[in-house]
Amino acid sequence: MRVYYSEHHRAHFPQGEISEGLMVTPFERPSRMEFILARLQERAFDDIMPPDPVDMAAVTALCDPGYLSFLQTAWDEWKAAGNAGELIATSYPVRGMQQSRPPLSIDGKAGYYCMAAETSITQGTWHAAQWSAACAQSAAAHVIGGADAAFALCRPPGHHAAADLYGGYCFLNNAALAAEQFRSHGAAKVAILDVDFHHGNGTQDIFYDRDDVLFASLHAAPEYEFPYFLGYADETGQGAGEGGNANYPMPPGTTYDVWQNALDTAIARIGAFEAEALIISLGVDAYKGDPISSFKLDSADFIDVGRRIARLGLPTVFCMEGGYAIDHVGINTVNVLEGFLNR
Ligand code: SP5
Ligand code: ZN
Repeated sequence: MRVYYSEHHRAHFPQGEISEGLMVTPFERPSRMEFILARLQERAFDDIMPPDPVDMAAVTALCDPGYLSFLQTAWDEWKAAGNAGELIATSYPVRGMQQSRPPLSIDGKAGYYCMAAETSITQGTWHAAQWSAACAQSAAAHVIGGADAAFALCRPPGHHAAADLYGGYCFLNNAALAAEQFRSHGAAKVAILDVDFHHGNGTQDIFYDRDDVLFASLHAAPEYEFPYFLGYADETGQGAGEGGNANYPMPPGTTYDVWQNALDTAIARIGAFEAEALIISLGVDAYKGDPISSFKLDSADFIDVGRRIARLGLPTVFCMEGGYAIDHVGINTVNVLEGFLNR
């Protein structure tokens, strides 16, 4: 399976993440990629290529123009305003406030476009986000060109990013870009299966009113876990997209015996949808040792996840999302890919 990976992710490495009331080194850090690459090489995934540069036309087609211009200039505006540290949004347009008037000040704009304060913006954030999207685009192009599957080793991740929102470590929705690419190259229907521990709120939002892209997500119940405000089972889509969104929330502490049943249900749902291509939002933070998550999957379970996904028999693009137990992120990620290949 070909892997697309860009060293440019290193340009995004905030020093700080707000966690548990402290400023800590971000869980979503560059070394995650080193552990995944090392494991890929150990397991003879030797077809690892840099992506082509990002297709900005596709990003522009997906995203809000104000949001994209914010991402492009946010760091410069933040520095020009005399701020010493990294850009962290602190004020948000919540209940009772205006949600359709982006402010002019950088502090205001950041809050307007942000959905969670743990995500800092730095000098290289926009650069890295574009190369991450490029990995998804090149992987999609490879599969559109006839390959059975490809792995986009995206960093930063994407599934919390909507058309006009960043947060949850995400800036551009890589999986959504891959899905849209299949659509514009003739696939009538595409499915996105999100196995990250956290609900893919950005992906859900992007496709919520559409009948051509099914979004199915297995995740921790929003009553208990991030992103808290989306991901309930009764969110089934709207308008033409009614029935095109499938959430499988599970309580903290969920083990693989329960999780695998949800996976089979989601897979059956995707099979019935008759998608022509499959995008996997591949987070491995459902792992029992993950420092910010609360599911209990073992490393070996991830092999079975890949095996079950392969039963769909669809052209498949894997997009890297979360996974923060850095000593196991490589093993868990590559286990999914090996389970898929050894179906
Ligand atoms: C892509 C992805 O996996 N993003 C996840 C972003 C999660 N951000 C906030 C999580 C807060 C969890 N706090 C848990 C503290 C455990 N002691
Ligand atoms: Zn996650």
